[in-house]
Amino acid sequence: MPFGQIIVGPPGSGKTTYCWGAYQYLTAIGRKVAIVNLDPANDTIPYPCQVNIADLITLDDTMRELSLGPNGGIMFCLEYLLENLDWLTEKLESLQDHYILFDFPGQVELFTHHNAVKKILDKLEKLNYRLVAVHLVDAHYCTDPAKYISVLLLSLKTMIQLELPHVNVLSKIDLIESYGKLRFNLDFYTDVMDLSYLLDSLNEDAFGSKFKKLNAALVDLIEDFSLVGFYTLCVEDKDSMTKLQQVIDKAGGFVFGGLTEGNGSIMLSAMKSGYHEDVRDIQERWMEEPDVDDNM
Ligand SMILES: Nc1nc2c(ncn2[C@@H]2O[C@H](COP(=O)(O)OP(=O)(O)O)[C@@H](O)[C@H]2O)c(=O)[nH]1
Ligand SMILES: [Mg+2]
Repeated sequence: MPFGQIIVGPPGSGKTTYCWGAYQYLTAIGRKVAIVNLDPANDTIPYPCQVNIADLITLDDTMRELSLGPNGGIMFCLEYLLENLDWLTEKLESLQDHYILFDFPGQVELFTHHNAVKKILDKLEKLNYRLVAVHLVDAHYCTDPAKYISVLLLSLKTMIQLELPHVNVLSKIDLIESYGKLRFNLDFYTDVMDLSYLLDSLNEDAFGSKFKKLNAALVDLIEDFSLVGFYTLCVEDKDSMTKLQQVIDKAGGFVFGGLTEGNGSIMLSAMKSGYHEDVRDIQERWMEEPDVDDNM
């Protein structure tokens, strides 16, 4: 029963960097890890790549031969992979005893409504893979209420579409305030607290003020589902990576089923530090104090 992670999220959210960081971390604690690159747009791959979609189809060839742009090209590549899934499953056969990290493309439509990725994942599930979707989004989106709402919608739709154990992550938490200050404490954003506070900011905005009813309906929708929450990650920070891997192991059941040496050590560190990250520590480390008036 192979375990693994599906790494998804918009372009530039840090998926490839995360795969390399998680590979190094998990290998260091004794887990046998393999990375499968399924993103045809990954030109320079930093990590050792056991399976690479570029050996099946390249984005350049697709764009040239079918006169497609980069977006259409990537969609086609994933549809082509679905049609030739035996290529992937044969390569995976020799990695049955590995923990697999799948590096996916960033085209969000592949995870919100297009069916190719969903069908590929269904097939892997039938082959007994225990996968967790790790959805990365740039932490700095929290500084803009409209972007934060769109990230919530994207995360929600991806959760519903993929139907996998799912861990949403605010990536690059070390850069969270690089484009401005957060209005509320970090836990407001990670725990997706009362979004009516954000409605005021959305309605103040020159553009948003024209769509007050729509803003309210979107906030209601997210709150009605009550599914989205976030963990955080700074990929080069060992504690941050440890805590995230604990959460992922718990979500996917590896913590109960993967009886490897590495699993033992991650459970040990989990017992030492507790499963849940304390958002206040992360806030203290990476953010300035929010203004007292706005503080929640
Ligand atoms: N500061 C910081 N930069 C990061 C982190 N994770 C990724 N990056 C940077 O974000 C950029 C995009 O990362 P990449 O992995 O290529 O994103 P992808 O398109 O989602 O695969 C690169 O320049 C990375 O170095 C992080 O935790 N902190
Ligand atoms: Mg990438």
